[in-house]
Amino acid sequence: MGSLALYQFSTSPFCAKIRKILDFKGVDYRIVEVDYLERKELLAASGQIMAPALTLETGETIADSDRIAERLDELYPSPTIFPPEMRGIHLALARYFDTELEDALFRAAIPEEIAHYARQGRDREAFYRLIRERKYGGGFCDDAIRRHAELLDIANRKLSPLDDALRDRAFLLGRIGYGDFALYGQLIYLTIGGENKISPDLPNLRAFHDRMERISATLDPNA
Ligand SMILES: N[C@@H](CCC(=O)N[C@@H](CS)C(=O)NCC(=O)O)C(=O)O
Repeated sequence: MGSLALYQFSTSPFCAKIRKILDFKGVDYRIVEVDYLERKELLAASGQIMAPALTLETGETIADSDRIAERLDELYPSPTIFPPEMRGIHLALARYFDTELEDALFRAAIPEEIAHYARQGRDREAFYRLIRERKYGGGFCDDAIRRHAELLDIANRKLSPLDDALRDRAFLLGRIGYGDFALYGQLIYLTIGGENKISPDLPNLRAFHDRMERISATLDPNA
């Protein structure tokens, strides 16, 4: 028994989503920052190597952000992230954000991600590149750096309809829900390195991001 522990990579959108849900619900937790290039504590706690993983008060550790979010909503139902009648649409939104949108934003963020590891040392940058290229093929990182403007444009075109959707409302479906947390998580790709790079051409999305940033354990954004 004990307090909750979130195993995370600091630049992971899935981890940002779960951090914000925990804050929204006012649940106490500690963060275990996992070394992306090693993952020892994550493997020991969860038996697998993907983040996030969350150790619950019972000592059980669960992985996968959808599973974690659903379990958190059962254990800490108020405030809910699944407003009545909206569960399905929020899960569908989150699935889109965590797959298609994630792919576009991840590619657009490669230069920042590489710079993040380069700041930690040449060897760590090289290892990060190796992990990426084993998955996506040789030359993936340099190609993403070369095509950065084009990849950012692709990402922004995927974000543009969301900016429209947020023109007349604070959250995607009016009242805050799981889809908002998933979108917020993905926007972390545009803030790696500390600077907010959400395009000024997407002002409603920037305002949404600021609104989500203000959510803390003590603030209910629907209030
Ligand atoms: N479906 C999983 C995806 C989690 C995921 O892809 N996590 C990334 C961090 S952003 C990861 O652990 N990557 C490690 C790897 O690909 O080896 C979830 O929603 O939690």
